[in-house]
Amino acid sequence: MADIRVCMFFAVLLVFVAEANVQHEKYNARPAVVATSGSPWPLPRNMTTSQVQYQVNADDFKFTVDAGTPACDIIIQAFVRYKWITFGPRSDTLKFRRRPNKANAVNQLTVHYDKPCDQYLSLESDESYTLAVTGNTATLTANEVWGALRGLETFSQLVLPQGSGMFVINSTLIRDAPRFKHRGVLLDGSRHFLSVLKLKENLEAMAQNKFNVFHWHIVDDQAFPYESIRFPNMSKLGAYDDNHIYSQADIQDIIEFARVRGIRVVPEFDSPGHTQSWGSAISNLLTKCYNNGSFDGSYGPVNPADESSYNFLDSFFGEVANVFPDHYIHLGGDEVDFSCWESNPEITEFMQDKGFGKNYSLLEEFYMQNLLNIVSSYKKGYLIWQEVIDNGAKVAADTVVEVWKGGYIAELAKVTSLGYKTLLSSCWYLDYISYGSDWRNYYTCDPQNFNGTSAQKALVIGGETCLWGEYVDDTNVISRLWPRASAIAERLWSDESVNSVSAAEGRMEEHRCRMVRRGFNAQPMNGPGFCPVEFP
Ligand code: CP6
Repeated sequence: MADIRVCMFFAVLLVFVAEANVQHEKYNARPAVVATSGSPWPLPRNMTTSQVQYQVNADDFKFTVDAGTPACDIIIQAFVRYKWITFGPRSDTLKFRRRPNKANAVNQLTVHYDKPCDQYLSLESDESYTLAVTGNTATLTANEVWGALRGLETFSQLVLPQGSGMFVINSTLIRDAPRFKHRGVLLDGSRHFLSVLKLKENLEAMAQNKFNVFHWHIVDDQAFPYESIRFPNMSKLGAYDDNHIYSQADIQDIIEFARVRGIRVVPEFDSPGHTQSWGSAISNLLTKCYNNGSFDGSYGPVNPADESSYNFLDSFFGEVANVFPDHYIHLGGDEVDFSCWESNPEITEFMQDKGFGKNYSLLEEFYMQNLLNIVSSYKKGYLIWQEVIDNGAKVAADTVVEVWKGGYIAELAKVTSLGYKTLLSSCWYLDYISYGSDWRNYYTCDPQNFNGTSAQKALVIGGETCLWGEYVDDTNVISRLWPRASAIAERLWSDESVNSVSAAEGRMEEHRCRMVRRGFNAQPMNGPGFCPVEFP
């Protein structure tokens, strides 16, 4: 049902008009990119294309699996989506369509994959695929359904609208596989609420850019929109108001929407810092801050000296481990301010008991170690921000460390030398905006560009682009993220050698216009110009 609602939503946005091939005499404008063959974004690993072109008839076109392919709801749903994405919602009703010359038409894409479907994508999943359009038959083969999903997206980008409901595809052979297994987008549901509908629109945009992880920074200091089953007061008292809450049903809706698109949902419950909003419902969880020997009415990070904090965390993360099916939970651990801990006499005493002296990093490590043990006991893996490692905590072997601060080249070398799987996000903070074509900077930042052995390089499993929400809500999340995040999508999917900004520019322009044609408010990114199809 939810999918149908979202399809309706895109239907309204996707006005499929015939492209006018008029060259506007606009002052100082670059010509629209009028592609003669579809250029997929991100660029496939291996692609050969010829001038031989086939017609594609939207009315008759069939997506189908061959006899040997295991049945799976994921592929059935994908066929429905890709009919729309490829041809637009008006393909069934467009009048005056010229019938294609049947002898020279591709009427079917036959999909095959070997493995019975997994329910959820994981770090171990195989997303590779082969796509062949030759002699008017089109085939897509993959090991797993996840590769088939990626190949369907590529296929949809190869099909070019010609106006009047006509489409063509060039003879093409593609062998493709991602460079990195973790290609993420962080959205922040706390600083501003993002509606379920907007999150879905974003997930659809992510799938069309081959991103595969939604890092859901769902709570923070300012608001607690996650509706907990065991602690319902956390959102009752900690959310902005009753309308700015993700119910359990909303969360399952998002997880399912992401699942069928091959996107993992990794929630982040950041602690011990960034937890002001947790405190209203859970008394004694946060540290009382002192001034001149008495409680000054303000609170700091989670109180690491009180046993009750860990009882709460055990119960809370036990719930979270059940609600989110992904193997990983992001536990935060960033930006812990020690001043409140320093002011508190109970904590000072605890520090002495433990022999930590005045080293508050040891106290933070003590807290994180306890939290990590709790989450491990629920058979989950975890991601953490780099500070946890910088402070010397010993973490489980499958831990993923996210490098987000400046000086990331040295940090990548350090974290990988300790043997941890690593993600880079430092150079991809899209909440920072400036005049001009900033996608070029994102495009040229490479997560394996540091001094290290090949074993160290192999520990870099990918990266994430972060859109922190201080200045972002439903009104601008799409245009701020897209197509700037597309530059990062190509860095994380395509081969390392695909790194020339000038070679990418034309394809990027085509990709942005494709996103606009498909109904996303993707902003201009190369200065003056126009798309063949635009609407407000
Ligand atoms: N919120 C949380 C943030 C940031 C972090 N954690 C952040 C810090 C610096 C910049 C941007 C965002 N807003 N919880 C750090 C990971 Cl420049």
